[in-house]
Amino acid sequence: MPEDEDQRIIFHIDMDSFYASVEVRERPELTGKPVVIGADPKEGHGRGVVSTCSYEARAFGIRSAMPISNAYRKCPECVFLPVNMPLYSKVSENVMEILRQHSEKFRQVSIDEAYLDMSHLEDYKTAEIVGYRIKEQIKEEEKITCSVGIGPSMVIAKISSDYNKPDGLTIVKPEDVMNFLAPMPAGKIPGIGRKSAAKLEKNGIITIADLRKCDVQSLISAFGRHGEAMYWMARGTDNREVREREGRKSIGRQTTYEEDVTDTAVIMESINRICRDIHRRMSKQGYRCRTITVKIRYSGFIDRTRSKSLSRHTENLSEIMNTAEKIFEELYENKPVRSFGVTISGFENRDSHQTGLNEFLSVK
Ligand code: TTP
Ligand code: MG
Repeated sequence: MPEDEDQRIIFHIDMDSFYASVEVRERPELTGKPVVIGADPKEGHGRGVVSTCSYEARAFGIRSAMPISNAYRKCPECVFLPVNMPLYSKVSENVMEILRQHSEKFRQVSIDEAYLDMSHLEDYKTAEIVGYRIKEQIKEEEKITCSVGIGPSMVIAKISSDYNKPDGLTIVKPEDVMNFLAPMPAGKIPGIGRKSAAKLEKNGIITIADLRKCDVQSLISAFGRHGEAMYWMARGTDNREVREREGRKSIGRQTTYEEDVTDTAVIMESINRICRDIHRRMSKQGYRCRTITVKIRYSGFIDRTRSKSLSRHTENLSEIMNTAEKIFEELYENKPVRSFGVTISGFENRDSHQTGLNEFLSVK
C-alpha cells in the first residue's frame, strides 16, 4: 500500500435512475411522474423485468430486476417505457468524456458510474467545490443528475455516492471513515451480496461494526479469498488504484463554450487543442488510431456527428488534426455552436504494427 494512502481523494460518480432520467429528459412532460423502464407489462401479464425506474416509481416499491408484472400491480398508472440502449449508451459516452476531463486516473465501472482519482486537489474543501462543479456540468450538458461520493479510497467513495441519492454529494474524510461505516449494514460492502449477508446475519453480524469484530482468519475460512478484502474494507481500507481498463475503445474530449460560437477560427483553435490532448493520451497508451469522429452540438442541443476512417492506422498528430478539420468543414452548417468534440477510435498497439508500404515509402 502506498505510504500516502490516506492522502488520496477518490470520487465515485453514479447517475441517478439512469435510464429513467434519460427518458424523462427526452420527454419533459414526464417530469415528476413514476416512470418504469423495462419489459412490456402487458397489463400485468408481461414477462421480463424492470431495468430501472424513476424515484417517483420507487415510492410505490418498484425496484430494478423486479418482474415487470409485479411492478404493474404495484402501480398500473406508472408510465412504462421500453429500453432504448443506443440512446443511453450515447449519453453515457458524453458523461464519461466530461468525467475524464477531470483526471487522467479514471475508471468507468458500468454504463452510469465511474471513479476518478482527484488526489491532485490536495484537500477536501477543494474536492467539494469540484464535486459540485462536476454535478453542474453533467446537469448542464446532459440534463440529468448524479450523486457523488468523495473519500480516501474506492470503497469509501462508492458507499458515499449511494448515501444521499438522488442528486447528492457526500464527503467522508479519512478521520470520519470508521464512524461513517460502523452503523451500515454489512451488505453495503462491495462483494457482500445477499447470500453472504444472510450467512453473516446467521452469525449475528448485521452491521459493519459487527463485521469488524471478526478476525481475518475466520472470514477467510467462511468466505475464501474475498474474506480478507471484507476484513479490510470494513475498516475503509482498499488499496485498489483508479486505473483505466486495458483495451479501451475510444479517446475523446469535448469543449463547451461559455457563449455560443460562430467564429470558425475559435473552433479551429479547439480542434487544435483537443487533438493535441487526445493524441497525447493515445500515445501514452501506446496506441495508433484509425477513425476520427467530430461532434458538433448547436445551440438548442442539436447534435451532428461524422466519422472518417483512414486507410491505415496513424499516430501522427497532424494527420489526426487535418482529418478532424476536414470533417468539421464538411459537417458545419454555419450555425452557432454550443460545444464541440473530437474522438479517436479503432486502436491497435503500436508494437503489433507492421510497417505498411505507404509508410515505408513516406519515410525518406
Ligand atoms: P444503477 O446505477 O444501479 O441504478 P440507477 O442509475 O437506475 O439508479 P440509482 O439512482 O439508484 O443509481 O444502474 C444503472 C443502470 O443500469 C440503470 O438505470 C438501468 C440498468 N440496470 C438494469 O438494467 N438492471 C438492473 O438490475 C440494474 C441494477 C440496473
Ligand atoms: Mg445509477
